[in-house]
Amino acid sequence: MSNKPLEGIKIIDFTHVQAGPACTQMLAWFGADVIKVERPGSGDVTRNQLRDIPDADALYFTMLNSNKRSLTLDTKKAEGKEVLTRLIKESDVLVENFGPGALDRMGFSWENIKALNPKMIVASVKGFSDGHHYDDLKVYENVAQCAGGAASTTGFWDGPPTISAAALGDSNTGMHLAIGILTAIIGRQQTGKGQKVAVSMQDSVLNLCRVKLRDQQRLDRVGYLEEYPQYPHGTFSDVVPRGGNAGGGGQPGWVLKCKGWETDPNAYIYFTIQGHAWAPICRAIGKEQWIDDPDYNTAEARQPHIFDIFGKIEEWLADKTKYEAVDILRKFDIPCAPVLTMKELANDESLRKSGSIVEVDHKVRGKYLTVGSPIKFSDLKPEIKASPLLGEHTADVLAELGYSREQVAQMQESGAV
Ligand code: CAO
Repeated sequence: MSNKPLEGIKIIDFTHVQAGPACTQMLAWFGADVIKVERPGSGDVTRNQLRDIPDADALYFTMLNSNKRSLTLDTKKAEGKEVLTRLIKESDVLVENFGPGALDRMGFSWENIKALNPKMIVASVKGFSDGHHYDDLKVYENVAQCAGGAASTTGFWDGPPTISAAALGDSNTGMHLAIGILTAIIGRQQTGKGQKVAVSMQDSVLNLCRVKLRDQQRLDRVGYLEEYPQYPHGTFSDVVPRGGNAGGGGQPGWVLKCKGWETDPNAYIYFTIQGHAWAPICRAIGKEQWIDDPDYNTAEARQPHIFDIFGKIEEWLADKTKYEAVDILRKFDIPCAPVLTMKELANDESLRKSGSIVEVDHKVRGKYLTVGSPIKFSDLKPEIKASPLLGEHTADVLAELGYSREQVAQMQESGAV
């Protein structure tokens, strides 16, 4: 038995930039044969974006396209369309994240693909869902964060709407799409039929912002949100405000300064005040007198002066590094973590050991770091391989589709592959 559950699933990866490639990369890690279809000569734009080595594919590309094969194909040329048609007949899934209508204009509408291969699953990412009043828009990450409710609720109340560094619009949408594809594959086992799977970036951001939709309804009903820094001294309007670094659930929390914060912009921890952990918190920070003090011993009593409490905790943190602080607090079972930089994460031995960050060898750029699977299985350890060079597998894929060497040479000559 294969320990790569998706082995045997053939995927036409018609994706580019980040949202689609993140999805197909994950499916490739789990064993699918992912054939990345790229325009001859140029390929995915990310091959060239933000290059750190002049003639090597950019890290933007290499970190989103590992474990795939690359086929160059001009699908606007007749021979290119013919190759894609053959590929569709032999494949299980086609994934795309072109601008609205591009696949139809190419001549490969859902109806046409279904006619070629009724078992085919066609999976698409778009900025907005079909029928939405913005469904004609092209969309990138930050646009989606604004459209999906993340930007208006992120940042500080006295600053502008803020974009998260996490790819909520791109990679997050890709992960939603992967779930959709796997569901359609299981559905096909039951019905024998493929289907169209569509995920919009706006919906995917909104899905992660559901607690803010919760808050909007609470605000509409009661006029305030007690876990936000605006409560009880500030004012609320009729929309969910930006809450800075406040905890999003019932647990107040904040980013607190540690030793060295004056010079190190990341000398901070995140500290959470879990209601039932109040006594351990007081013991940890040497404030046993707060345990039974009625001004402190309930969440309601603490909330009006929560920032004074955080201030006192910062006094306790002043002579401790973020690591020392967490090492003490973990003994008291307090949910907390150091604010980690990308440099610290890149060198984190635990992440290397678990395979969440891996070093791979690329034919042109040499060794580089990339992310590994964040999903861990007991019976599958994805082996992360370097991304393919542009057109590296064109000849192999065309041979598998039955093209002779002469035909391949002819197509190369005409620029179709
Ligand atoms: N051969 C021939 N033509 C090809 C081709 C190939 N192999 N691959 C792509 N093309 C063509 C498309 O058919 C399209 O042609 P027409 O518009 O003339 O019909 C053209 O290339 C441009 O495609 P596009 O609209 O996808 O590209 P863009 O750079 O203008 O837009 C993006 C990029 C991301 C804004 C747009 O693709 C989009 O909105 N995608 C959906 C949302 C999405 O996934 N965004 C996230 C990207 S990650 O940040």
